[in-house]
Amino acid sequence: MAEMSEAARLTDFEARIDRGEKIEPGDWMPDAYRQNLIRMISQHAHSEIVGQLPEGKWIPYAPGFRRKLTLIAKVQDEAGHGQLLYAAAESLGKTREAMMDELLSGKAKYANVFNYPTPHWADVGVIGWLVDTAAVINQTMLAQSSYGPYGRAMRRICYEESFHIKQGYDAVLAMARGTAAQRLAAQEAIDRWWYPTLMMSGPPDSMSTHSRLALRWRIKTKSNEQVRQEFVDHIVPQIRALGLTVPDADCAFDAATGHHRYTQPDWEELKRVVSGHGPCNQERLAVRRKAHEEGRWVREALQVAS
Ligand code: BYC
Repeated sequence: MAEMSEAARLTDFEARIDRGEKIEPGDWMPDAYRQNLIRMISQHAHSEIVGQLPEGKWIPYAPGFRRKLTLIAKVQDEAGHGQLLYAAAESLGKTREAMMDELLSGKAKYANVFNYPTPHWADVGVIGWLVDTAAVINQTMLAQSSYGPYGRAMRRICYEESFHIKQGYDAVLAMARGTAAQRLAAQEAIDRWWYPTLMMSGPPDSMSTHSRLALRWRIKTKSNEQVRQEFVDHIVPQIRALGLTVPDADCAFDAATGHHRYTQPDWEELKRVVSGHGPCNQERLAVRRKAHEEGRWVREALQVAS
């Protein structure tokens, strides 16, 4: 009897999804839907928080007052996005402390891109332009997510991320129109970030463990490959318009498909980087642990005050 009612609930839940209704925190949902969302939203929140670090490092060295102010604002925005997303994940029943423990212990994943170094100011521009473009394309899709709090958080975040793209593009534009050394630095940063940014949309559909259920329940509304292709089609003409080069000799527009062909990234590298073995994983987590310890007294004071 109980089993029947569970099956009926699932049918009703899937009918709601098919009608395009939003699922809200108090609603019945299959446990796999809840767990998949907690996993994805908490990883997303961690990405925003750790994502402050590669660019944040450049705040003291930003070339000029205007660029410094814009970069500070961008990095602060990412912290705000992290808070919104932790709140969305909390609405599914996971505590913020548990999520934080998973991040600081190295158990939780976060976006691969933030485990690479930023040796030049040009990396800040290229992250804002390329990485944020890939993020916005993905997040515009996630704004349609069947889980109400996630979709609403995405809409707010996309407004701000769109401004981040302009900030990054403007920095790269200045370099592309600058001296030969500046153009070279911009090109080298594109060379560094191209493949990690392609990996950001996730593994190919055939290797993706969560996509099947996520698509069925409209947690995601496009596959990893669809999102990556949209990014490539969007960004390749922009890179070339600045007189810069896509670091993939085989990347070309294919009139037959209406899309750009591109070389697949090294998917073994993605696995290594997201499982703690990228160039900067240890450094990123060490900075987060230090910040967490230094903020302990604030959390304790707030607990006493409440
Ligand atoms: N990086 O079955 P799959 C930003 C993991 S921050 C790390 O395809 P799914 C910004 C995946 O988690 C915005 N891990 O998974 C901030 C799974 O591992 P587990 C970042 C990755 O979830 C500051 C396994 O591989 N955006 O914009 O269906 C400054 C199998 O993958 C990655 C988001 O977080 C990766 N790239 O699809 C500047 C978007 N790819 O959990 C900018 C939200 C795969 O089984 N997340 N993995 O251990 C998503 O859209 C999806 O989770 C993904 C993966 C497309 C990333």
